[in-house]
Amino acid sequence: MKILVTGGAGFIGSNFIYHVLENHQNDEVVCLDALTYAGSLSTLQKALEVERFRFVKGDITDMELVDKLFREEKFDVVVNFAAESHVDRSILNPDVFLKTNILGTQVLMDASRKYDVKRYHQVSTDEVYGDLPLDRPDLFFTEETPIHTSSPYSASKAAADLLVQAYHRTYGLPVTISRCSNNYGPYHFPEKLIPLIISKALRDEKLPVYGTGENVRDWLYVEDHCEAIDLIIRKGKVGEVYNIGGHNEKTNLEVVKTILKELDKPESLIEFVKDRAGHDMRYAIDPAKISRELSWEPHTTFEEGIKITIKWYLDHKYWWENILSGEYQKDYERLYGDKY
Ligand code: NAD
Ligand code: TDX
Repeated sequence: MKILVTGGAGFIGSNFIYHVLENHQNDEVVCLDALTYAGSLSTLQKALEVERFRFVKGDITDMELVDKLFREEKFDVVVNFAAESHVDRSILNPDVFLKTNILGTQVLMDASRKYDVKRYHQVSTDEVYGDLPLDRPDLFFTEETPIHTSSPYSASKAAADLLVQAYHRTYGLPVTISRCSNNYGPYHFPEKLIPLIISKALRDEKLPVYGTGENVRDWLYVEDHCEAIDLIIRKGKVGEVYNIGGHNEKTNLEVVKTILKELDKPESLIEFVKDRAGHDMRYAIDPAKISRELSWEPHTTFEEGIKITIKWYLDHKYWWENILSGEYQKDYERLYGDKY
């Protein structure tokens, strides 16, 4: 089948592209990505060598471009990863979050309706459920947990989810939605906690921990997330929401200390800084539905995954140093010039 992956030059989308190209030899993949600050073409370097893969630079909110692409390519499946994804940036500038995350979703769904896409999959997040208190470890997010958002980022993702469900009910668009917990692994942009701490610790820089560092996140290795989405688009039931998570809850301080230990760096690098506004306390996913209905299980524990991830960042210094220096933003011109 032919799959459109939007946001595929980012962290999870790129891992998903590699997953599909490796595991489904007959599938064709087109990536549509605007190459915002969060997208790097060097991330897709190996995919660009595969004939069944095509990269298109473009914005999901650009109706004309999206319409033309859908008309030309006749996609069977659309998987929408494209989003502004960093909570701290959404607090500073909500505007682009509403545009990309909500209006971009609308544009993609309108084209999916017009060109009879067989499945539109929305990659959502556990943050749409808000947060859980630290003193109730018995509580988890299920698919029935009410939407209750904290940041402009999570509000924009929740708005998109509601729109996706509305398109299913009103127009019969064959949709699915997945809501995953925090991912980590290769190609994670170095503004997010884990890659930020690894890249700063390697340069002996201070490590900013918000508030007291007691906030809990439920970490999932990115390949496990990609496998779950792959299962949902092939076997998931139209109209359904699936939560994805692997019961790997850690406080931020535990995560930072684990990385320091692995890198043999001192804890004195930790610096407690001003807390994030509206900072969610705890996320914790109950993945019972996807496990029961689609037999999905995560394969990588946090203890294994964090070792693999640290090794990847050590082996791919050029990838994140290219990002930190800003050089990566010239990759597209270098590769394509004015070809498009
Ligand atoms: P990311 O920020 O690493 O990548 C986003 C990609 O989208 C980038 O390549 C960027 O260039 C592209 N993009 C942004 N705006 C665009 C636009 N208007 N048009 C086309 N492309 C655009 O994000 P990520 O961490 O890979 O997250 C991917 C998706 O998964 C997002 O929808 C996010 O909400 C969701 N999600 C992320 C996590 C996580 O832990 N990172 C967890 C659950 C869900
Ligand atoms: O410098 C930091 N110091 C710090 O203490 C940063 C960047 C983060 N933090 C804390 C805030 C969070 O409690 O670490 C935790 C993780 O922060 P982020 O990496 O920014 O992720 P989070 O806010 O949890 O959101 C992520 O998971 C859900 C993704 O960025 C979202 O796109 C996804 O939907």
